[in-house]
Amino acid sequence: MTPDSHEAAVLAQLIHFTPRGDERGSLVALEDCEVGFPIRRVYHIFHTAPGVTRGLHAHRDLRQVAVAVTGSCTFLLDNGRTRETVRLDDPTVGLVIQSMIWREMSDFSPDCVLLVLASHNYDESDYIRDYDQFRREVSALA
Ligand code: T46
Repeated sequence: MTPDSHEAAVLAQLIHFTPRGDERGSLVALEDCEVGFPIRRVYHIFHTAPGVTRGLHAHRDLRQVAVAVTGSCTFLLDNGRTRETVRLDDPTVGLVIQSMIWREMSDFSPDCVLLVLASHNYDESDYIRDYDQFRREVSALA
């Protein structure tokens, strides 16, 4: 989960979860607002076909935390000025994705299960799926 950017990571905020380990193995539990917001929705992405890039959008309000609970994948994050990539490969690490961040996910390992914790219910109107539109909306916020 190392940011690949040569600059200091400003977009790739990572949360390190505490594993409750014993001789049987490990467990991570998240309660209430431990990820920075009340969790309203959980989904997971799996069986991603080789070579596929997912995401390719931003969210106007949604905040999320993504965890590669198995396997690995790469996130590209873009706030309209800076881009960073981060490889997720550790089930005890969550990537915080704030609102108004363009994201692209790629290089999924065949066994990757990407768990996503979301601050809101699914709402297609919250998606910005056109990059130029994303840039316009980011500029308008500045
Ligand atoms: C994100 C990245 C990390 C639902 O019906 N409910 C849901 O909660 C979600 C997330 C998706 N869907 C439907 C909408 C599409 O028909 O599932 C299908 C695949 O969704 P999408 O193409 O948006 O998947 P990704 O992998 O491109 O993006 C997803 C999330 O949508 C997005 O919020 O940040 O994962």
